[in-house]
Amino acid sequence: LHKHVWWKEAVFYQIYPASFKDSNGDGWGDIPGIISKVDYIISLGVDVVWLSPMFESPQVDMGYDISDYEAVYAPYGTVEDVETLIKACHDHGMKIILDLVVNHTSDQHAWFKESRSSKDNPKRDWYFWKPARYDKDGNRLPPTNYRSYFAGGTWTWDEQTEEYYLHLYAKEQPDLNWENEHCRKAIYESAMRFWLNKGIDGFRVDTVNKYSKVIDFPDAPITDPNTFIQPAAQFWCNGPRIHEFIKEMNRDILSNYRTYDGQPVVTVGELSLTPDPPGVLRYVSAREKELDMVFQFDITHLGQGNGFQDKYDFAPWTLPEMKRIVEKWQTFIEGTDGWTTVFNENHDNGRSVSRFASDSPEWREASARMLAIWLMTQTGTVFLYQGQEIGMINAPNEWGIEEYKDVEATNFWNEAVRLSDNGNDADPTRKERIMNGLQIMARDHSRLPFQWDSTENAGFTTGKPWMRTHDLYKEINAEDQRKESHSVLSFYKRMLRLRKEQKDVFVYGTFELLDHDNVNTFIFKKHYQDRTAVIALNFTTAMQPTPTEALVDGMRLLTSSYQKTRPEVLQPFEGRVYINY
Ligand code: TEU
Repeated sequence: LHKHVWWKEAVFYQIYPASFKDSNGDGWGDIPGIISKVDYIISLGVDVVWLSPMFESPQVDMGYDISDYEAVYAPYGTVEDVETLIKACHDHGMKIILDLVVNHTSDQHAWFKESRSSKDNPKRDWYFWKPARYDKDGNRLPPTNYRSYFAGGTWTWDEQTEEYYLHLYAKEQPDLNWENEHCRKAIYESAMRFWLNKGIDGFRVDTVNKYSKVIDFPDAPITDPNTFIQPAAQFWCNGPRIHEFIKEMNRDILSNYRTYDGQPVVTVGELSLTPDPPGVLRYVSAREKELDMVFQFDITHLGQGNGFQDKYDFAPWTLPEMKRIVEKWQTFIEGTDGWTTVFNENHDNGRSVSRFASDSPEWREASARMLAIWLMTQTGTVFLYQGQEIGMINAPNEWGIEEYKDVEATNFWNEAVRLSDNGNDADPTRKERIMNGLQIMARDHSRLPFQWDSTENAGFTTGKPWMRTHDLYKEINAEDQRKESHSVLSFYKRMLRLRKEQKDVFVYGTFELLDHDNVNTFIFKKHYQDRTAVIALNFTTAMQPTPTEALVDGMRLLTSSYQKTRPEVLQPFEGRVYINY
């Protein structure tokens, strides 16, 4: 049995500051806007706010490119505003964590400016600098052939000192060199201690498995002979010193801090390119003293194409595949001292209703309610993303590429345009395929302004929003749903309450998948001591059979996502929870 701890039972609510609530009409969300909505957040029944980066930043990657850890991006407010928000959360019995983005900084961070200023600058070694290579014709080549996340290679040439620097993401996001002890100490003081001293309750730790690289930087094997750059995650992810670094961070900094109510602070790491379960356990096993929990991304990878070079070349997936993923991460903690997380949205993904069910006018609300049951009955710590609780959906397909603002979407699109018209090697349908993939999976969909009400710009701003507001905000918004007892919003609140009332079985229970190969329904059992629950989810627009009598013998229907259930059938996208007496 798993030890009961506050952060295992807590429900986290992620806020993306640019898109939550604008208080001053400049079209960007801000901290005072969030403060004005603390009552709303409380009303959901969530326990912890995770605030995405609000730090000083040129916003090449929406704040994941930080130029000063100890300052706040001016359109978002000030450090004092964040202190007020921390206090407002605590006064309402809620905790708040910040994003810790320390695999890289912005190229506008003072550390990088110094590092790039000369080869003998004391901070030269705080980033990865390498000389060029030359091919047999004397053409300059980067030190390795690695492909970066946002299309293109991982090395950018610096004219001034005539060397390349490493960046796994945009070229404006140079990777910090964790091998350098002074660099690590500076990260701990500036990015961590500064904010922990202001009373935050923990961190969501960005790209946590990439701090340690294979530092002799071998070339990656050539898997795609048509291009120079190649997938190379084995050289920069889960590297040789990664566990040593995370242990140090925990021991030197995190373990010395408590939440506002005197408990250990919490960490949730972003573990993309997830290793196998034993590999994950090394990060989250309590006795390892590294991280409390991590995000695994298998669920949000459903639909993504092969490798990350083809991320947006949509690959169809099946319900049995999804069920196996859920089963894998639900059961991996059994018999261990590790923990898991439950989520299907964040700021890097399309909306769950659009991706995993149906966002058509007829089915989108039923879909959102069914997905709420799916999340709230799983073992682990639940993370919700702003707008999920009102069933926000992807941007309409009619929107052109110019409405997409994300550096990743833009770069993949430009690459597709190039590859569609590439002489003999042309891939003429690539443009269409990538656009289709972006319509389903682009990171932009989750970044649309929050739909507060049916007034202009969905009540998000009185000015011009930095990103276009969804066309359907009059149909999907928080204010209308607040007044309606069976709305998606009301249903989410209800499911959050039920999760807490039955926390043994839902938060801590063991998981058993019951219908592995069924392509229409997802039925599973949760179990904790004398408590048993059966969850049945219909992932189709057709009627499906309910669980058999034998399966729910001795149980009652705790809830359905439909107000009126029908005997013997699950209605389209219906979800049900049965529980024993
Ligand atoms: O994402 C890290 C990351 O590697 C992926 O999980 C993510 O899916 C990304 O979209 C790459 O395709 C984190 C942040 O969540 C993301 O917003 C940032 O762009 C990234 O780090 C760089 O800081």
